[in-house]
Amino acid sequence: MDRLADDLAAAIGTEHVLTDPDLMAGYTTDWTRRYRGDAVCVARPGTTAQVADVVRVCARHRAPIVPQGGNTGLVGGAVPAGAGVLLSTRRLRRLDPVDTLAAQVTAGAGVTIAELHAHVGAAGLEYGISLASRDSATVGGTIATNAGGLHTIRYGGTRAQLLGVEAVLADGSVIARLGGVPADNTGYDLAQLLAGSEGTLGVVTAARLRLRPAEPHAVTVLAGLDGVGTAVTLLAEIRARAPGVRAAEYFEAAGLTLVREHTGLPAPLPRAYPAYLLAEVAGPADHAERLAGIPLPGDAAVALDLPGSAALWAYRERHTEAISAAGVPHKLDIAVPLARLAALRGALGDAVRAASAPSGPPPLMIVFGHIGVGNLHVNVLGPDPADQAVDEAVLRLAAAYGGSISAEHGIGRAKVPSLRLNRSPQEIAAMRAIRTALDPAGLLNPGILFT
Ligand code: 2HG
Ligand code: ZN
Repeated sequence: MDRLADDLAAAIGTEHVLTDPDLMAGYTTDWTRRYRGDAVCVARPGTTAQVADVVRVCARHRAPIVPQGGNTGLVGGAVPAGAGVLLSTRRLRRLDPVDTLAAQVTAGAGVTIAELHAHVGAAGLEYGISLASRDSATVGGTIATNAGGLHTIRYGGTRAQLLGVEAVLADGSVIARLGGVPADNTGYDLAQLLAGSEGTLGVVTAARLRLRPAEPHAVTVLAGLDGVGTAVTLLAEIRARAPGVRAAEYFEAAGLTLVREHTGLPAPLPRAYPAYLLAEVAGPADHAERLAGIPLPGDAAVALDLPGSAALWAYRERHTEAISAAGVPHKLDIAVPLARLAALRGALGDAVRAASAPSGPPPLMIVFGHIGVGNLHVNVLGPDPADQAVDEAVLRLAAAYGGSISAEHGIGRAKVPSLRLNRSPQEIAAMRAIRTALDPAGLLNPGILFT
């Protein structure tokens, strides 16, 4: 194992190969603290050629490679399950000038989403992915997981932003398609294949990304409601009048309480409600008028400027950190057709209670998420982090309602046994065949997606 670290140090420099357990801890424990692993070392290559060197050295030593971006994943997909080399892409910091003619940019895997926003924003453009974790989440990690986020309702997930990638394959070869030709029908789209492959098919080192015109004129509405059903109905009314809905988020009283305890924020509305819809509509300067006639039930707060909007967004965006401050949560990330969302929400409580150990603390369930795309984040505090019963119950319920067991976070390590709930044996066999063809030794992120 020392020889492996030595060979890596010879390839990329001793200072970029970490073996000290204290220095490695920030990489080998995931953001939720639920998933940990051991690595022989953390390799931090600074160029695509160095990534290829790291992959070749690992292949020679038959050492598993776990690619990692900003380590903001929530399903244990970027922390090692066994000993191997953790390959951090954070030093891949290429950021080309914005191509304003084509509305595109090339960014290295290690650029954070916040840095990307600032860079393209200065050119009057916008990148379609926005996440609460944007200060740490990286271009590479969000491609590997096909991250969704707050603006999926308007711009789609990461796949929809992707024009091409540069990536290192398991044999150390580099594939690069960063030319940004949108009309290109020349065979397999390898960028789309790598997106959402969770590090099992290659290490993304850079990407050519599609940009949109910036929409600085946004109206943000926070409405107090009685549940998911009324939130879905109100959202439909808003969408009918204002086509530029950029975000439609949902949260409930339990989550709001944790957020307020954690942040000290005041109540958002004069009265308390069981549920809240946060909707953001963006468009031309006069688009706010279109919203004027929408009858908002209960109380609603409306923000027309950035500080006001940020104040409303804090109630939604600070959920994840507030939950984490209260314990190590079971995190489920499910989506069902909008027409079934209220029924699913109604069934969740019983399913979680039935799956929780009677001897343990009563489970606290916090439900929030991207309601516009039918995506609910179900966080459960209480059951032991190692106990999978609650996780399995929620995923089975999502599948029974015709939905997805992973709307945007991926399968990672957490949901491997449940993949069969959504994917047929034939589909899983096809995915395995692709994986084996590209990585016959199975060195890239073993234990992720499949056993
Ligand atoms: C979000 O929507 C993230 O804020 C995290 O996807 C969700 O903490 C979660 O469960
Ligand atoms: Zn989310």
